[in-house]
Amino acid sequence: MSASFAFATTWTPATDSEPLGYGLELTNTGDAPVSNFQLGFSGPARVDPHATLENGRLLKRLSNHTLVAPPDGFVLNPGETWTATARGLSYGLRHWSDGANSAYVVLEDGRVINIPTAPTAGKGHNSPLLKGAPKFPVPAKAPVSHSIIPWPKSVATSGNRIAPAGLDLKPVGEAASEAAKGFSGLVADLFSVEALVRPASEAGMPVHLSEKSGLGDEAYEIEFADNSATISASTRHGFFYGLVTLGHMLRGARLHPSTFTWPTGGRIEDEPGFSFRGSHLDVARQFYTGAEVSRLIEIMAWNKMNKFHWHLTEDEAWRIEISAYPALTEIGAWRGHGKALPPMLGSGPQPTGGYYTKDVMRQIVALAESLSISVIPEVDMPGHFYAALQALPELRDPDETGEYQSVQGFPNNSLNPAHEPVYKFVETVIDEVLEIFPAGVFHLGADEVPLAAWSGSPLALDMIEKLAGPAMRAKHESQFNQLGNHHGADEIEGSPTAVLQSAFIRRVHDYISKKGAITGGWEEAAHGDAVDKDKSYVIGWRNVEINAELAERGFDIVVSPGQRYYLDMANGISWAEPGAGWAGWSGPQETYEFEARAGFSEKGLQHLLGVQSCIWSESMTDRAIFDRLVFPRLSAVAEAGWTLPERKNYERFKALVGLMPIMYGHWAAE
Ligand code: TNX
Repeated sequence: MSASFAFATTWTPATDSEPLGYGLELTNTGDAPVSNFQLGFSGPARVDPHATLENGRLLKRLSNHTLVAPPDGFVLNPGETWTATARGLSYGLRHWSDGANSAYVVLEDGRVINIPTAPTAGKGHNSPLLKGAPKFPVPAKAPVSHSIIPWPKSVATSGNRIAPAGLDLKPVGEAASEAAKGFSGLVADLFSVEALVRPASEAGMPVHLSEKSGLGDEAYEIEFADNSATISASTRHGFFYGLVTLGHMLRGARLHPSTFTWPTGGRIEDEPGFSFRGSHLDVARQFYTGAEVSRLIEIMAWNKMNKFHWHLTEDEAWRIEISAYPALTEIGAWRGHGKALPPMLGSGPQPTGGYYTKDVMRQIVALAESLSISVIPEVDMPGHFYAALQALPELRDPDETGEYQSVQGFPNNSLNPAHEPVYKFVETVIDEVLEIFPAGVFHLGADEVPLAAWSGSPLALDMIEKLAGPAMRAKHESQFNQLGNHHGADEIEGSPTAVLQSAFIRRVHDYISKKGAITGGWEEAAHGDAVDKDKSYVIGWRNVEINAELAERGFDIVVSPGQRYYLDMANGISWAEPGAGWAGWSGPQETYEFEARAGFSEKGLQHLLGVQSCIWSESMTDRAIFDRLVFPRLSAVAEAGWTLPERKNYERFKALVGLMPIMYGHWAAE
């Protein structure tokens, strides 16, 4: 007897007369009847803790993993479909990629059968589902004669010639040589057969790199002649960016010779508007191999981005090898049926996941360094800590009772600030992390601690009383067994939870400072001024306005509003677009035109370090979705980080961006 199934889900929004319906349809495609089975499924959408299931039983839910069973005595015969309807989701589905994308059946005899899962069908939505990067064909006539993204500060070239076949790099001095080496490796990886760098014997045009004092840390100048170019810079970074500019121009002029030209005279002078031009990658919700991370870093370098924020830990997984605590990766890096972490976000019943060994991380740091990118590791705490707590339950207050839940539906997911062993653990992790990542920045997260966190922990309640008095203790006790807000992150500012969180952040921040490193944090790290402003920076993400407010209070700021720079948000409002929607949607143009400086005072601008795109991975099971969401919006953020507002121009960007590399090579069909 062979057991096989098909699974489909449907989405029907609430109406005046009926609550929302999330339909589950399991078809028996095998040749024998089955009974007493269970159905597990996952994908971004979360069945709400208060949900009911019609025509079935809700057995278990953990975040977006749900386990259900048919009514008692139910038999599913070959060819038949069991349909059940969940009433209650943490958020209504907005896009086709929101629903379940993996499922499995556990049979009565314990066998686990993986099930092909169709994308959720949204009621009334019939247009073809979109995947792959949107295409931006290079036009016959572009608004500018050179293809360069981000657009430089000043382009005053003259003359034109047939583009050289490649560039023969002639560095003088160490800074120039290192930049030349980094650039040669970069183009060999990104565009191998194009041979952008080639010797004179293969028609490489000489490019001289000569040191010039007095230019900014990332500034460069290029002077063009008939059959050569000269890059001047004061640093390795300046040389590197000069080379990247030549590389862009060369690709444009060679691949689209009737649109773009190569100059015989004149100059380009350039330097970035912001010193922080970053992208983040969440490798916890989905795992990306070292090779994938390396390619993203190379693509960032081609966009002249200089900070890679590596989001290494989450509720759903722990991805970083820590020698002192092998359980973190043995247990925390793998999801699967019957494991400490269930299948989530489409990861299926078989063990799925992975982690980075120290060797791999060191290689990635070295690669990034050679491309003028520094790597900022994030270990997200005290919230978003479920995976590590599953691996190391001894980090919990042993007397804690009750349950609280995070916005993403994880129970009791936060490191307890009142439990002393937590600090030894955190300090050991920081020691090991800073050894791997020499950039001197440790991002400690600090986002989204649930309002009811630790309300059943006697240790935590005592600590609140000590810090803020008996009334605050009582206030926190009243949160006991409150499941929290599943329809948006809790607002904790001013609460007893924030008192505990900021005491925790303060202590961890002091340790990071003692080690000589800067603390990074999400905007919540600023609650109660828990971090010293001269030894930290924070990322504003919940809305646009928060950034100027925090800068006004004196915090160094990196701008990454969910509404514009979260690259997991869909490109448009339609169901056919994949991606998330809690912060709305943002097409390439909206992302491009967003201006980080808007709303800042003169004083606030002093604290504006720059911009960052965030690649959250809940929706990225399918790498064709990754390509659609990340490109070309990554370049839009990169240009906003480099090019001054008065020189940004979407028409120009649109004409050039089709030349930029994407991650996996999935392009949209049209
Ligand atoms: C909010 S941003 C989160 C993440 C999610 C993201 C999805 C932030 C600091 N927390 O945990 O992945 O939204 O858009």
